[in-house]
Amino acid sequence: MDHIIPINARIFGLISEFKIDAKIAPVEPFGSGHINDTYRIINSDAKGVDYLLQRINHHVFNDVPALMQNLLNVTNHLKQKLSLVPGANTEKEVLTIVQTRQGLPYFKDKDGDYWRVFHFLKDTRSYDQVETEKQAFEGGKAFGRFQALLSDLDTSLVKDTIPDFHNIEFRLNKLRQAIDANVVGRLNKVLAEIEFIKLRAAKMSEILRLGRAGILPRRIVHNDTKFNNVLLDSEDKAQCVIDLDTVMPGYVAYDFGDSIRTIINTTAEDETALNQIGLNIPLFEAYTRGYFQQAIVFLTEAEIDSLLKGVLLLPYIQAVRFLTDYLEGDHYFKIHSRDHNLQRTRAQLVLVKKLEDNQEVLDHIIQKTWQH
Ligand code: ADP
Ligand code: GN1
Ligand code: MG
Repeated sequence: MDHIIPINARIFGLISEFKIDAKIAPVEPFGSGHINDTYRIINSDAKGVDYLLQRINHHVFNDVPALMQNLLNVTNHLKQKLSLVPGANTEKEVLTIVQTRQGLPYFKDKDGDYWRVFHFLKDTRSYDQVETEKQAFEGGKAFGRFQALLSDLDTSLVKDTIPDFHNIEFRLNKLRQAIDANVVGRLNKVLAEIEFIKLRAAKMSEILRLGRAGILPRRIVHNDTKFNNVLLDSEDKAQCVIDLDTVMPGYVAYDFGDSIRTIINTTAEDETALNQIGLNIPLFEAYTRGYFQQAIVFLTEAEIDSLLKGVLLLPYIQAVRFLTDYLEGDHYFKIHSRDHNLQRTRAQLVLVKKLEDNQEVLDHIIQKTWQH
């Protein structure tokens, strides 16, 4: 699938479909997400509002009207809750969706592509890799607060945008199908990875089993808490949780695990030098402290015990998804080189191994931080 489109007059045409009254300077591609195409729209008036235009990947999100209704319901709820908090700023701390001139939260163009616009949050940054304990702590606070604020949202207002998103049994089935089909003939390159995955498959269903048994509550969670989905301000204080496309019912351990997957890794998600991949334990400790500071008010004991399972599951499920995409010929995640999805798979599996070897240390930190 071609995710990249040229920046041209088409984009200026698109912007005119939205309720934007600003003189627009040139448009720049923005961010490093794997799914949507993002452009920063700079206002020629430096004091005016800048915008963020996104082409929504409708191969990934196939019901865009339902997706955007979720986003409206979630952002309205967050704004309403924050408006009651002294000192909170609902414009800066929650995404603001710009409507089209027809009053819709998205625009469908003549090629069938879907577009949306947000207010651009100025003087913020997202980090693909965390650099300091302060950033990790603030990220933990941001995602903990996000879950806390959504804990009373009526679940019927949030539809499943991608059913079975973090269902490991479903993901492993998809991998099995990709192995059997071997459509692009890559199977013989990934036998060691498949063996590694198979050996751990049964254990990785634990969260699902606890959920089915009613031991873990299903809550509205973010489901894509990699660290570049939180914006920090110019002083690295948490400002806004973004990328709300996968906000839907799930388990808190999924969010905790996906954040940790991207924070604790001393290298990038797709590191090729596998022997460089290590764990940054102080960043783990800092994120856990920030997260508990906000989430302790609603977490159950069973949920706290499930967090470490999420830490092991999320890099594992991510590897399963990258490997499936590799075997299917790279049509889900954006790739930047031919074997990119294989590289990502390998790096995530090394991370799983490191996390397994350090489980006791991580568990001790979770328990100690909670008791504090
Ligand atoms: P993707 O689904 O492709 O990851 P995101 O919604 O996460 O798309 O956006 C991609 C990047 O754009 C983010 O990582 C962040 O750096 C930046 N970004 C997204 N929304 C905003 C916003 N409202 N203001 C400023 N930057 C933003
Ligand atoms: C995608 O959109 P982005 O880049 O924040 C993916 C996540 C993966 C992540 C891996 C909708 O997130 O599930 O964890 O890549 N999003 C979707 O980096 O599939
Ligand atoms: Mg993102």
